[in-house]
Amino acid sequence: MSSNSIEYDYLFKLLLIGDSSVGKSCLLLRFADDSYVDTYISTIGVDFKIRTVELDGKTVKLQIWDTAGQERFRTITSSYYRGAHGIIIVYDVTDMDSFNNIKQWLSEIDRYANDSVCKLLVGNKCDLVDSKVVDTETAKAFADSLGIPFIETSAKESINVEEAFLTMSSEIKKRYESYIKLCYRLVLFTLLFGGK
Ligand SMILES: Nc1nc2c(ncn2[C@@H]2O[C@H](COP(=O)(O)OP(=O)(O)OP(=O)(O)O)[C@@H](O)[C@H]2O)c(=O)[nH]1
Ligand SMILES: [Mg+2]
Repeated sequence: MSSNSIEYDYLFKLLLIGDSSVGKSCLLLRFADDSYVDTYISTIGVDFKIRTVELDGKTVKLQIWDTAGQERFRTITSSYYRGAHGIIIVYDVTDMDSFNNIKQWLSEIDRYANDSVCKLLVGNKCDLVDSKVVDTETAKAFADSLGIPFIETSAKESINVEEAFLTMSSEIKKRYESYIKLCYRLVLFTLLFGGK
């Protein structure tokens, strides 16, 4: 096999957005490297990690972009929305402001991302049961009203992190495969009935 051969069936680009310190980098670190650190190092601009997964017998390479939540990086981070197949919007279940700001993050998506982008709402730090202020039911109802899937996670305790990234990847794969099927049908239709 040549060294530059493509060793995956699909390449999907995912983006993590949300307020500063909600745990975006920790979620990515947990998913890509299965590790966790308690010290907070705020992301500067953007960063990315790669993980390859198997989905229904297909090899899917995930290129996951982690953005800085801080306002001062907004111009840089918004330029990464366009190329994303999926966007994960993260809030912290112990921080009501981070949940209230989801609306603003959604309007950033409307402004900068492709219309067909897949979205997922994630409530992180669900291990902090005693300081939780955003109810699961409230967040679920909000996500349902927008037609977006929702999941609570803990990067620290490794709860639902795999599920979050894999749910999003499966949804992108499903949409991509139905799009390809539609294209095949259109080509076939044109070949059969398009000639004079
Ligand atoms: N208890 C708990 N703490 C968490 C969890 N995830 C992250 N943290 C802590 O929250 C703080 C912020 O985490 P980061 O992942 O750096 O936050 P971020 O969203 O990337 O922040 P920015 O890069 O500034 O946008 C760190 O001190 C983490 O240790 C979690 O699931 N549970
Ligand atoms: Mg970060």
